[in-house]
Amino acid sequence: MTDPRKALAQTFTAEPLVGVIMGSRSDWATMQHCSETLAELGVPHEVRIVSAHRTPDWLMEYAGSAESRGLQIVIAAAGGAAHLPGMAASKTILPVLGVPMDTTVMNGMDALLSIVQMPGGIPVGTLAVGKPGAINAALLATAMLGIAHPELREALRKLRQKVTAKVLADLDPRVPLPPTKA
Ligand code: AIR
Repeated sequence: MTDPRKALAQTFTAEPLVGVIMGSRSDWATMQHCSETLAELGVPHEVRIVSAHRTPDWLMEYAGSAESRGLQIVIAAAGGAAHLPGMAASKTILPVLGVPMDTTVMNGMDALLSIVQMPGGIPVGTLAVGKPGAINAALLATAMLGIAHPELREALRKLRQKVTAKVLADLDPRVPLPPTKA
């Protein structure tokens, strides 16, 4: 029988610059905002479920091969005892951005502390809990890639201008928003 991890590995290409990994399919509802933001900015990326606890060998394989496969940044999301970003960081020299998921009764405080409290020597850049962190991980990854990829820096500049213009176009919260088209 085919090893499902091997089958997945065969779907990799050298093209993605960012690897977005998450501990469970249940994280996707949040992390899809990360993937959507990367797509909006034109950042080639791949998305995989990788669990530090349920699939430790797959995690080592994924993080261990990330650099040689051409990835430049890993974004890792996990909830609860969120060891995925730290363990991924321990296995690659690439920058790892961690996104705490609010999937447990502790509403993400457990994941936040698990991800942010790395021992000196193995850093993880920790983002906010949940959807804002998912979006910001994509924006920060793009800013980092923008150092060497001017087209991505310009895409980020445009998105920033859009975010600012949206707020400036709607400064009075007493004015109702126009109805959205169905
Ligand atoms: N998780 C999965 N493997 C290790 C960890 N820490 C996390 C997932 C998810 C939470 O456990 O990232 O946020 C619950 O996963 P599930 O699959 O039970 O819904």
